[in-house]
Amino acid sequence: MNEKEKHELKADFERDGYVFIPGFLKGDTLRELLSNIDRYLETIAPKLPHGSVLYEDINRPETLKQTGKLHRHDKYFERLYYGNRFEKLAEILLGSSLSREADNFQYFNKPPKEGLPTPPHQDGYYFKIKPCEAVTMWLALEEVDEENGCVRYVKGSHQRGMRPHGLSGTLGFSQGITNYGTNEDKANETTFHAQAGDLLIHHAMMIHLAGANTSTTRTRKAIGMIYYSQNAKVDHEAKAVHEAKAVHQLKLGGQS
Ligand SMILES: O=C(O)CCC(=O)C(=O)O
Repeated sequence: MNEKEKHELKADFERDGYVFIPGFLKGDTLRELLSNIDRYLETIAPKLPHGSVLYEDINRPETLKQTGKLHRHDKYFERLYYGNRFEKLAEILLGSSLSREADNFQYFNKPPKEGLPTPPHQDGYYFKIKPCEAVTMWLALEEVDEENGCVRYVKGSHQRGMRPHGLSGTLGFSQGITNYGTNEDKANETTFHAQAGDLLIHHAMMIHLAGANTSTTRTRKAIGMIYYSQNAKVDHEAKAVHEAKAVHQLKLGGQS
């Protein structure tokens, strides 16, 4: 990417709160990622402690919906998270070098028929960082559209402050915006269809959500990585309170 392209990408990100980069991973690199995801789910995820892997129905492994910190459990994902094209892109968009406090690399699925909607939320509410300078990278691992639950952004919402959040009742996304659905929200909701390897990147203040998977046959697989700017400092006390609430919700869902 030349300097002009970097500048344009950053300007788009600052204006809209997101950028969409179709075909960010392709060919052998994409195939390698997909086969490592399969390997991880088959050989590593089953050995992780109770509560590290979430299911729509804990009694049915095929309903696996989410698992985090892949980079902590496997070298391939550690190399993908750190020191590569994703990090470089985060530096360009944040206009800063990165903090090592950001620590999540997640796998998301919405199993056929049972994959629930992702509640409207702002990632910054979960991160508890000040200033709220961070990005989430969301990469599709297969075709994603309205039927299997594509991501929606509320364009420009990263400039309109943090909205109130409360318990959402959704495992893995414990908090959702309590007053979502204003005329402004609806008018700016933008839907993204994606193919495997397409990358969406959003600012931590961006309001986003995703539909349920209404297909009877298709899954909806993706990965998400977070990066904080060097300036972002974690409020550890607030984070601990937030994590305790998430664990409580896991317990209510019988998954901890
Ligand atoms: O995969 C999804 O449905 C949403 C992911 C998301 O909200 C995130 O990565 O912040």
